[in-house]
Amino acid sequence: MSNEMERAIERLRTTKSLLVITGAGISAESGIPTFRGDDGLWQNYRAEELATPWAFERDPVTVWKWYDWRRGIIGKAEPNPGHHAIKRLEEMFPGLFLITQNVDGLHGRTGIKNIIEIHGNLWRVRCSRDGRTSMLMDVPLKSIPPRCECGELLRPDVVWFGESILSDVLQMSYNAMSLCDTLMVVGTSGVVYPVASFPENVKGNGGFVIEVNLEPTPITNVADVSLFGKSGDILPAIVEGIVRQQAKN
Ligand code: BJW
Repeated sequence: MSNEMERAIERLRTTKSLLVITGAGISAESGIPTFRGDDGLWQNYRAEELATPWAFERDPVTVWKWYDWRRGIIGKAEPNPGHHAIKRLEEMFPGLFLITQNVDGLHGRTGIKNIIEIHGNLWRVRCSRDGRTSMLMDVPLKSIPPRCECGELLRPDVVWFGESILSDVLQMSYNAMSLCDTLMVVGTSGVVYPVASFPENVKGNGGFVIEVNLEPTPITNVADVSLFGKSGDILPAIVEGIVRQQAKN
């Protein structure tokens, strides 16, 4: 076991309140393209060009088709060992909170309870006019994009660049952040706000930050421990490390 891994497990041994934040990297091993990786390209568009309200206004059909493409991949995907390890951590740390930036719904399929999908969920749709949400599967797909009963376009119920996160979702996230003594940040490039500011805030409150990523990110400068590798390998190893330590005591 590496020194960094030992330090992470030692910290978790005394952690009272654990917050986990995840990004696209945790779902990469389920076969879901990340945003800023080369596999995020779709028909020569970068994901960041499509995940905006302006793109939807200009060309709703293309944006909808991109989400259909992603739903096609996600619909066949399964939670991977990284997702399942976080569910096991929830059993070990009963107050655990998970904030995911992912809209794929894979964490929910592990049965995790305390989860905030801060950027929404692509299996839900929302009326562009009145904001009412429903499950995509309950909507008649007569056109692309489908329309609400009121006649307005339906859009994915996700948060695009330049849009505000719902205030109650943001409030819950800030509460979880201010209560935690350890933050584990997994598989995010750490460039999209507000989540990008969480590691620094936790450090400012005297907390400890553990990062899990394939490579260094802006969070690495703030993190107390950085574990480089696949989250599907590292997170189960953390769980096993905690179990071994508990068996010793
Ligand atoms: C692995 C791995 C493996 C791979 N194991 N690791 C303050 C300062 C500056 C700017 C702003 C600011 N506040 C707000 C902004 C504007 C903007 C923003 O942050 N811009 C930045 C780009 C600078 N933020 C917003 O607009 C947010 N709204 C907001 O704050 O409202 C108030 C406000 C508005 C405007 C101005 C000021 C205030 C909303 C952000 C919404 C982001 N939406 C998206 C799309 C969601 C819907 C969808 O999925 O279609 O969310 S964009 C996209 O980025 C998506 C992701 O959730 C998000 C983060 O990406 P993530 O998860 O980090 O993915 P990647 O691909 O970037 O990284 C993957 C990582 O995994 C990499 O590091 C790999 O190495 C790693 N990895 N395989 C471990 N196996």
